[in-house]
Amino acid sequence: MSITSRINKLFALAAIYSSEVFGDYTINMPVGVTEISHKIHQLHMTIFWICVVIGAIVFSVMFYAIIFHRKSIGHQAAQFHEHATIEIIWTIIPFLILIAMAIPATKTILEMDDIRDSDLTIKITGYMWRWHYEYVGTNVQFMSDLATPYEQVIDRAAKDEHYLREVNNPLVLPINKKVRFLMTANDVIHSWWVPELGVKKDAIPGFINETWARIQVPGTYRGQCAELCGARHGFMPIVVKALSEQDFDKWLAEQTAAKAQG
Ligand SMILES: [Cu+2]
Repeated sequence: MSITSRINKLFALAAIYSSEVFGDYTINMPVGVTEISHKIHQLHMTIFWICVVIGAIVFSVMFYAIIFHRKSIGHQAAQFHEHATIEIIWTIIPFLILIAMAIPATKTILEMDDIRDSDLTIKITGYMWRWHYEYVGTNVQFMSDLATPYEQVIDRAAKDEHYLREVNNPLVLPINKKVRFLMTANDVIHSWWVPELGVKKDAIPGFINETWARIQVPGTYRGQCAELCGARHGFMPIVVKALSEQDFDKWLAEQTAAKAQG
């Protein structure tokens, strides 16, 4: 096989892989369903537009110079060295822009880390290759495994809508409650990532990382392990089912009773 056809094959494989796994990804990041995810999205858009404006200004000046100050139309280069005023201006303006971006970004990061006054604590443990959820203070804990049938993985069956993004036991959470997540791992580093909750945190063996989410809208939110953790890294999805407070209390009571009986 020639190098070109090998490269073509590689690109074709990459295209197939990405279209299936990232099928429901959009170009922009999701707005999400938590206050924090809204803030992250807002920050992302603000900084994006700052970059667009800077890009537009820099490139217009550059193209103007390339076209109208070119040697072939007889333009003479200006001969000067060290212009203190200009140097101060082009240092101070970017400095101010960076400060203006750093202030809201730092505020949001501090807020993401503020796990005080949480209503519920979930301990999340990453395993090769599944997630374990423990409702701290109750007897409810379970493993959450990939539910996509293996036949679909090896192309012996048609792929489902949520191919590789379906689990047997989703993490059930209440809306409007501050849920604290404690994250760790049992073997290698994993990362618990649910874009719509605005949560992405490494799960590291021997360490406990903390973060939180207050979900505003009931629904099903999907995520993935976001830290390359071995052969089946792409086979440990996350599914969060957000229920109303009453439905959640009912679910938790049922689970507690079932566990107590078992
Ligand atoms: Cu992992």
